[in-house]
Amino acid sequence: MKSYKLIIIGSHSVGKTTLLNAYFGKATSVEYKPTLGFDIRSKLIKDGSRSIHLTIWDMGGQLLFSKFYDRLFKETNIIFLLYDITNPLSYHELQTVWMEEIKKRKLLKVPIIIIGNKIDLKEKRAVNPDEVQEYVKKHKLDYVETSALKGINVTTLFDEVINHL
Ligand SMILES: Nc1nc2c(ncn2[C@@H]2O[C@H](COP(=O)(O)OP(=O)(O)OP(=O)(O)O)[C@@H](O)[C@H]2O)c(=O)[nH]1
Ligand SMILES: [Mg+2]
Repeated sequence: MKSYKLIIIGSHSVGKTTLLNAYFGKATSVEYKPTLGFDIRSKLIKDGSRSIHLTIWDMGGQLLFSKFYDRLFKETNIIFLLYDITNPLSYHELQTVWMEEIKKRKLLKVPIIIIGNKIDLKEKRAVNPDEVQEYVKKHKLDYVETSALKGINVTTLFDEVINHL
């Protein structure tokens, strides 16, 4: 059986924990409980005749915890990098903090999926999607939009990633 490590990163309150709760079929909540440090969850996935062991690291977005990054980024196979479509700062930090961290650690060869979350709040969208499309194209990244809270695109996102493993 193959094991893979997926890390979920991005600035605080973009919806990382909610996305994971949605994937694990846990009730999602509108109440915000910041992740302190990181949470590790694992899942055994049966895909046809093969079994995959996926370990998912959900990190707290507070930069305060950056001392944990070494462990977090170590030997990662997939990166989900989230921003909140209603929060320009979270998109700014995606480029200036998170992508820089990825580059610094020479992880650009790892599949990186940029996730624009909170599309249930489309009318409050504050980040230009064309700009994001241009950015992901330039850096050869994948791009998906989700609503972790409403469960939109969550299963498809994980299924597609697993299919490509
Ligand atoms: N409307 C809406 N709210 C969301 C969505 N995803 C998350 N939220 C809300 O955003 C807040 C933060 O969500 P979390 O999942 O805790 O965010 P996080 O990225 O894990 O935050 P940290 O652990 O602090 O890094 C919560 O109040 C969630 O209910 C979404 O898709 N739509
Ligand atoms: Mg969290």
